[in-house]
Amino acid sequence: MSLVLWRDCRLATLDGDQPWGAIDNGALLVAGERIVWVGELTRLPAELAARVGDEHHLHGAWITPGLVDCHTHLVYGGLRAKEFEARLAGMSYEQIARAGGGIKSTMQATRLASEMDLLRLARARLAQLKMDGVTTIEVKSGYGLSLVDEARMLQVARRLGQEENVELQTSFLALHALPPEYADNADAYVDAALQWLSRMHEHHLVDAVDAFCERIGFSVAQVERLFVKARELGLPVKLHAEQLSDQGGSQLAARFGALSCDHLEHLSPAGVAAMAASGTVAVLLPGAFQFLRETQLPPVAQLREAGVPLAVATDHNPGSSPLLSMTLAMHLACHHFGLSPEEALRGATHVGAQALGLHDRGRLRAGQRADFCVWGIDHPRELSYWLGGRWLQQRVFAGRAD
Ligand code: DI6
Ligand code: FE
Repeated sequence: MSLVLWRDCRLATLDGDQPWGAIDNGALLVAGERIVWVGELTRLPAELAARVGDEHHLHGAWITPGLVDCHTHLVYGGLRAKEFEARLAGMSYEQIARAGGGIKSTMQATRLASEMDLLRLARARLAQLKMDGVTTIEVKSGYGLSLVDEARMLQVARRLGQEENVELQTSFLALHALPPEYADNADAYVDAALQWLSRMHEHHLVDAVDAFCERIGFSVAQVERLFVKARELGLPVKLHAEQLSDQGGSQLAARFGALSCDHLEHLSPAGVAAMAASGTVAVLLPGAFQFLRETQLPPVAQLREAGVPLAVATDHNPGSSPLLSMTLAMHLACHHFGLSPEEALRGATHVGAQALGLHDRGRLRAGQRADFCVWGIDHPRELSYWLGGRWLQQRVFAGRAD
């Protein structure tokens, strides 16, 4: 197989002990879908240099690993811009949800949309995320809230992953809100959702299991039943935990060895300790924090001190985070939560991958997938600095440039 050489670049490998894992005068060698060599161009071994077919001269541009958006609700019908106005006029997110807006209004629009429409809309959003470097994305169900409609969402997500040059992981999020069919009967809804999960798992629609553990979502006891089922099926779990209040969901998730707990604004010291002990990633979602005008900050310093890995994601959804840029998510994570730009990039690459249970990406290292980004910037800290803008020159997925 002939090799492809990316040269005359600077590399933020995020590997090794150096800040950013930076390499000047760098080169990156790709065979098919894998990176085979990373280093200073002058050190490229002669036997590898002899096998180079194509060369890309990058004139000093920076290469980073491809960005991983490990928490999105990308597939849905309808928009909620009117709720944005209502909140600006003083209504709270919880008030809107209780008044029949919120997740349930998106459920209605999603149920009414055809699969072709859901696919078309999700593809357009994905295009935006790819434009600033996303190569791996997670997509949740959770706006169907019936067997048929949850399955439709996951089928659309699967199809998107097959048709687009991106890796897409799905999460089953039926425990997102209580649908009208089960009003005042949350436990019966959980029973039904457990059966749906088995069915969808049989059809290979589910990579992981998620839930919204919250006053306006599901209780710790209800989520525990879901997690027991996930364990039976051999599926990893994750949780929307302590976003609006401290329910202790993170401790439950830690007991089940969760891949991640996400949001975490109201996380307690006991929750931090539990996540540290179980190796659970903290996924920070500053888009939702900003969009909902939250004031309670997640305990980032305590998480960092306890050694909990910090990921950053968009939480893209129509109600609490209509955010379509990972670099803007990184900026917001620095601005609101005090991450350093290097932490934000790590959170958007290898730590985000870890939150999905993926260890073959997120660093520039021989053996890793050849998913990477070429940026027209002077330093990778700029990825967190700019408030918007498009700095991506090339996105490479599985060794192939867009
Ligand atoms: N937390 C969130 O921020 C999103 N889901 C969740 O569990 C919001 C989803 C929505 O408002 O549509
Ligand atoms: Fe979410």
